[in-house]
Amino acid sequence: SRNVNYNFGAYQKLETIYRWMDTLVSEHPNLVTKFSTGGTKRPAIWIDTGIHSREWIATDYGTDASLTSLLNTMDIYMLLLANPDGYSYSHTNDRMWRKTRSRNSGSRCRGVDPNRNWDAGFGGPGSSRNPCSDSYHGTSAHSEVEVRNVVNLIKAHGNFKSFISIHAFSQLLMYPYGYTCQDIPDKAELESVGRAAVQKLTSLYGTTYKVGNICKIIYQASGGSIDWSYNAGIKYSYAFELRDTGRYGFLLPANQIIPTASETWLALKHIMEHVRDH
Ligand code: ING
Ligand code: ZN
Repeated sequence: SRNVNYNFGAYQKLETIYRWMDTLVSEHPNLVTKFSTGGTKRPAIWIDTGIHSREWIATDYGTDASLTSLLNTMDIYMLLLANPDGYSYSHTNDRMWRKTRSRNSGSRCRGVDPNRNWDAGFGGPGSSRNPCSDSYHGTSAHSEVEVRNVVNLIKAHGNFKSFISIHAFSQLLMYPYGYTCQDIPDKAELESVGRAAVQKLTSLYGTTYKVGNICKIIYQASGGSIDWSYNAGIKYSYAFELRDTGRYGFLLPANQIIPTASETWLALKHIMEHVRDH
């Protein structure tokens, strides 16, 4: 069978994931490409995983044959390791590392929280100005290359309809905002699409999820990616917090990788189909 060299049932290091991505491209040259200039500008969906390095479950994402039908009308952009330096560091030095690995001038502490670095309520509540904090927002919005590159790609493309960011843990499906507890204009639709998506997720193994806006369902957090994407006009902006609810937390056992991926895929597919039809 395919992927004989890649074990989806284990957490893998950066180089192994990169090698698997190359295999995927070479085995499906008509379906998968590794780099894009933003080319055809078909309606597109963005999915990033692993922006916080210690959230390993959020990095083990594959793809699926039923993607094919969606790909007839839309492009799906997957950034599978949004914070590669941090991910690598979480394997080699500090399993609980969350941030990027950039140097902060005037401090011995390294790294910026790449989910507090976006131009959406930047520097506000739920982010820190202390470079040693795990939620340090950085010196300015989009200071981090990991963030800036995504912003540039999305803006240059101009036809993204959905932006989905995968985190762990808490079993939540969230929509904007995080920087304020005020409701978004599209709350009713995002709530109902989210609930239907979660219903499909739960149908597989009974895993329960809550749906709601970031500020109310988890905590106030400023400078987050999906607040930026929503304000940039990408209506279907969601963030997942995958398994579990705290028993293992970031150290989710590897035997839960495939079940987590399988159930999450059902929710993702529901959102994608809704985006395709609206
Ligand atoms: N949770 C997210 C965090 O960055 C979040 C929650 C998502 C906040 C989207 C803002 C926007 O704190 C984890 N686990 O990192
Ligand atoms: Zn996270």
